[in-house]
Amino acid sequence: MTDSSVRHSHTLEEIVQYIMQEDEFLITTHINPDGDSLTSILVFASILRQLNKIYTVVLDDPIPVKFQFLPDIEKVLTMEKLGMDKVYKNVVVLDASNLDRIGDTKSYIQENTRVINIDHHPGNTEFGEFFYIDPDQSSTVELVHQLYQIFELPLNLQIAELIYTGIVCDTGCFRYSNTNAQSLEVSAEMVRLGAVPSKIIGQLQNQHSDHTLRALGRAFSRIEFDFNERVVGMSLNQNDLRDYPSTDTEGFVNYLLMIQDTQVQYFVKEVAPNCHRVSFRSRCDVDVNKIASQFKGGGHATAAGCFIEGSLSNVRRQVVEKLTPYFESVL
Ligand SMILES: [Mn+2]
Repeated sequence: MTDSSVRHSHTLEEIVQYIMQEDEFLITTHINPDGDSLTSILVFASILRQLNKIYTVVLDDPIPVKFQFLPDIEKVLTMEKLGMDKVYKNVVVLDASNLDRIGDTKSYIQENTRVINIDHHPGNTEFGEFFYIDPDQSSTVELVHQLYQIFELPLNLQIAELIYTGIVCDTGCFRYSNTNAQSLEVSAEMVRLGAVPSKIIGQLQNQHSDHTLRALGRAFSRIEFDFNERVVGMSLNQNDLRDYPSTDTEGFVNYLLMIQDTQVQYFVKEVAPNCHRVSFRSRCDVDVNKIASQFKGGGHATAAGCFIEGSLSNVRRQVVEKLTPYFESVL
């Protein structure tokens, strides 16, 4: 693995040195948390626990039900529980490409706070006194695993399960293009330590409510193509979500990848009246991170997301317009 795309203010060894000499830390990650972000903060917390440091883990969003099986997840505090008036000298931000992504937990960062930003998003804005960004890592939890190695701390079964879970989530069970030899090697090491793939993947994938499947069916019934079927999208509106309130739409966009010959896939969810969350996937040279960035969102070249205001048809029009330069030749 080359490290040519790594951008950093300090090496991981230097960040480890700094952590060693400090006493107290706040750990957080991005809003709308996913498996990688949650396992990253939990594994990082376990490092600080082994070092006998004082630490707090806080999130500006509830933990999705599907991740409530993660060990120690109950120790992640809401901002309400932590209180708003706290100021921290050290804030560790994991798996977030910019400070807006951590929501209101940003308020714990004050003038004298040192931010440690560890991430794998290529669009990371290099915020913080300490930043280490490696887009070649499949997941941020792989970077936290590297910290474990530098600290020379022992891994136990619980940590192995967390690391395996994080990698599985960000690689889509080793299906996405970010799956590489290193992510498989680290996963194999976690399995050797006792993580059971069928158990973990079963917990992640086979625990959906019937509402989720019914809503997925409705979204499927609205599949729409553009650009000679190179681009495919589907959507759910507020009515659908009222009909099926316990729907978890995470990963819905990935089903569109099953359609042959499509190059860009997107899923639109009306999260509030006239406010839509759009998730993109790409398996061609369209960098969907760049598309999402035009709407102040972000992510990776092959997977990104953003919010777009307007009616559903208007949102679709805006998406198609941004994609037009890439697909003009097939019109
Ligand atoms: Mn990630």
